[in-house]
Amino acid sequence: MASADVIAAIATAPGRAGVGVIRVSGPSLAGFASRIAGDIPPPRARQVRHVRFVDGQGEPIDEGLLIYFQGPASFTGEDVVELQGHGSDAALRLLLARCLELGARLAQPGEFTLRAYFNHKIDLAQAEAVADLIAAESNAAARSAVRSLTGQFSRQVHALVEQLVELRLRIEGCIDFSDEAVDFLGQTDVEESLSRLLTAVDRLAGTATQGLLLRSGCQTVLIGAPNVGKSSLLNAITEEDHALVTDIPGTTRDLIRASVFIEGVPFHMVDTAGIRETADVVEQAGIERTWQAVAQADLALVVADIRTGLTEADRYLLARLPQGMPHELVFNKADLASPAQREQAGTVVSATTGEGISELKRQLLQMAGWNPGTEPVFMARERHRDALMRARSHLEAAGRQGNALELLAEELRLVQNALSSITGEFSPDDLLGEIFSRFCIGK
Ligand SMILES: Nc1nc2c(ncn2[C@@H]2O[C@H](COP(=O)(O)OP(=O)(O)OP(=O)(O)O)[C@@H](O)[C@H]2O)c(=O)[nH]1
Ligand SMILES: [Mg+2]
Repeated sequence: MASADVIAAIATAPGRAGVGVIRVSGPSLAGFASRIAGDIPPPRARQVRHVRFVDGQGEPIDEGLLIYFQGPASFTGEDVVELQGHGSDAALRLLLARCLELGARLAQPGEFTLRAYFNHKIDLAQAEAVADLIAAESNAAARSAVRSLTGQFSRQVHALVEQLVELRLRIEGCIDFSDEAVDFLGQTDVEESLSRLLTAVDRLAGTATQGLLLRSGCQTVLIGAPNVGKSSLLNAITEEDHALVTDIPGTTRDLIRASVFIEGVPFHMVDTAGIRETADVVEQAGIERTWQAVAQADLALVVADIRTGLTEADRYLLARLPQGMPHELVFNKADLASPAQREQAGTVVSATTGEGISELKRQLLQMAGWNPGTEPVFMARERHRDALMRARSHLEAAGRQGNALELLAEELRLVQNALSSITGEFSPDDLLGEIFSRFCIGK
């Protein structure tokens, strides 16, 4: 992309800090770099200069470091100037205003990364990983985002595309020269290639699903009769006093949300009002919300008191869960149970003593589908998994075409489109808008 304009933004987070960074990108910034530092001689590329930043009247704004990256050897592929001043909002605003005076305009969210993408410094999956790394909240999420950023995901997609292109060439060759009795394309040969591709797509989709889980986490709802200890369990699982606990049934009314990382996977827990028939309108409204939370959840922990076991009310509740929703029966208050009561099936815990809580966490991971195996997990998005699923279904369709070579070729073309949409070779503008508008400004 030949972009004529110069963009600038504060790249560091707002607030007080030792250092704050402004980043500027544009086609030709040597003159800009010289002027912002009071007409110093144009800096050499990649040289760090200690300078005084000055305003239009020559008055100092701040002093700090100036680094000039000459395109294309820069993040965006254009000239980039980085100004490192003191990390105060006011000082950075003054410096940014000076950049605008010198002809820059404010960058849109993600615009630096968008330019890097247009200038082929990174592909689309890597650009998304930049945003994911910035948003990462756990070590595991950060590590997997870095893997995507450094191209581990993209390389696997490219490897698949290469295999696919080779197969397509052979098939298209047969179509073009069909009168020459081409025999280099055996039927079993095609079947083998397709099945190899299918296996590879499945493996990649498996890893992408893990990455997706790391990124988006799992909505988990705690439901059950009043007073069974749902709020106590929320507190025990998150190891924080999020929810009010009392021995009065009907304590929780509003939904209480708290997140916890288990092996780096974010679980977004929702504690709910205990479900029962009640004349209390506030409690009724709370129970209404419980069902709304259930409808939005990925999985449910159905909590019961171990001393009563599963009651009629619990069975009713279980029957009302959305069909196919993964759920686990959790029998709480194990510390109060007799040996006979402990015998029952399901997960036995005590929110009070902590018994069974780590097993419950392991179970949550399993229910969420966390199964990283030995392959390093890379960060992935819904969009990537959908693309892999699309690729998969076209591969299967290709396998059903038999000798209809033209139909087979068409299916394989669609497989390639799906795969290439991950790395962004075929990406409509609205998709790019959607992805980059979610970035923070300055990246
Ligand atoms: N001994 C014992 N008491 C518990 C345990 N878990 C919860 N309790 C007690 O049970 C009572 C109810 O606990 P809550 O966590 O408020 O129960 P809840 O299911 O959230 O109740 P509602 O919000 O009314 O639906 C409180 O007095 C808790 O201290 C446990 O594992 N052992
Ligand atoms: Mg409660």
